[in-house]
Amino acid sequence: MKSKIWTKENLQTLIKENMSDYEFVVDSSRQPYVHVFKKGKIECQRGAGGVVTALDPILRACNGLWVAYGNGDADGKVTDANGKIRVPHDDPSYTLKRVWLTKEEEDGFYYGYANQALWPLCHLAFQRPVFKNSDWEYYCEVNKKFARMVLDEIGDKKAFIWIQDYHFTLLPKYLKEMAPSQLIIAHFWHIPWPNHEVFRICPQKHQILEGLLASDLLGFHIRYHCDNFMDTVDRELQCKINRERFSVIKGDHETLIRPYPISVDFEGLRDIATSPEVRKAMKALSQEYDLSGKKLIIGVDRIDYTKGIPERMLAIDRLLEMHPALKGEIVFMQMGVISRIHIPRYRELNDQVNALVEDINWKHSTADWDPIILARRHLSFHELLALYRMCDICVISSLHDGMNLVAKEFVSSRVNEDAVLVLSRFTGAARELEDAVSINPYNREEFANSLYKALNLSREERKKRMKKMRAVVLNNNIYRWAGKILSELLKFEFQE
Ligand code: ADQ
Repeated sequence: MKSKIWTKENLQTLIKENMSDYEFVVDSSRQPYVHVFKKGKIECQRGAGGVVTALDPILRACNGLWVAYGNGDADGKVTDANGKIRVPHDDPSYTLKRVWLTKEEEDGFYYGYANQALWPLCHLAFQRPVFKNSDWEYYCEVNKKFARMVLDEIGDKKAFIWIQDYHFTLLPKYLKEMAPSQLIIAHFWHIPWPNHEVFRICPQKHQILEGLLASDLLGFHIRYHCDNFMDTVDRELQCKINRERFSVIKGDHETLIRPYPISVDFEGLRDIATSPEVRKAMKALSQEYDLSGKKLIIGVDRIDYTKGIPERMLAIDRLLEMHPALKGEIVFMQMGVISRIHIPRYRELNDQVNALVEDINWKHSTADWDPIILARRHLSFHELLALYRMCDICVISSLHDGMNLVAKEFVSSRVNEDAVLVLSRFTGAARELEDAVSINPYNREEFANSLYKALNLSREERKKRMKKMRAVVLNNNIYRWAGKILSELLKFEFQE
């Protein structure tokens, strides 16, 4: 039987019918909207990154409260005395509460423990994690601070709390300790969960597992990550694993562990992709970067070592070595938002990417053509969809990725179905998008051959593959992801 397609309206109904007597709170490190000074004026930007892309439509649907840390230089200028503001500014639909962190807290919590210990620990990208005691202390402090902020906001009301990601492994535990009977907590882990062999090196492993297990529901993108988590808990903690219910029982508390593959607003993206604004952006980008008449291959990522950006460039280099006739015929455009630049490894990566572009362009360029265009730009939403619509191939070559939303955004935007997705096997998205051209980014020859194959697929084959992938994303859309999590959450009862 075909399952029903979840829509924003279904989700709104679910929330209105079942949650209106309760508070609904989302916690994440990143904010959905950031206020920054630009040429002396305050500008509001939509935050980049997968978590924001996924959750903004949900919060809009349910008029909830989003608690995140205020990192924009103008954030404090637009909020009230409690750090709150209604967002988005053109259609205020929910409240954003900004938590202020000191520089030391930001360094230790965000750049330190979250992004130099947990991020590399959970991604198998051969980057050694750095565990510093001082970072861990700030990480604990900031998790506590968020717990206090959430409880200040909800007062003595009962609330559903939905925590996002690896920045807040301890938040479920602190919240439950401070308000044991008032809260039902879901935690969604957006990145991979590694196997026990990898996770066991973490000096704070027990605190992290115990923190997460204070949640009532713990979600991962794919079943494999759930299995890794259950296995890790089984080997590290005294607790009962219930394989039938797929849960962990520690003391008298049970945590359900479930896979929920995150997605995008397929219909929303599809509709905006055909808007006059996107058509205008297509024209402007084509002129700005001189793209007409060439086969366009794109990459769209935060500049992060897990995304396999150097590997992608080296595959383009190899492709041109093997097929010099492609010179002048193709162009690879990498759109990269600068990310976590205060971390030395990210600065190194930026230098490495710059050097590769220099070298590869020098090696293959002709009088009027360079193979690679690197644009370190944050694209507007319309520009992003314009690029997805203009390209012939979108390449995702992550060394490891929880899901990868670029893959699903691209597929949703390709209304004419005539384009190819080249996708790393090591993304969560590869489990669903089986009609992509699959690659192992570590295998340069295979990667280059796959690009060649993608460039030469027949129109019929391209359309057949894209059609199938579009059907998958239409069905497994963002509202389904949220609807499934919230439906499970609603089965829990508040303690009396
Ligand atoms: P991320 O690692 O941030 O997310 P991803 O899922 O690819 O990765 O999302 C990136 C988002 O940022 C996309 O929505 C994309 O459009 C946007 N973006 C990237 N580059 C951009 C640019 N130059 N300009 C504008 N926008 C840009 C984490 C996990 C992923 C998981 C998500 C959601 O690492 O595996 O898919 O969370 O769970």
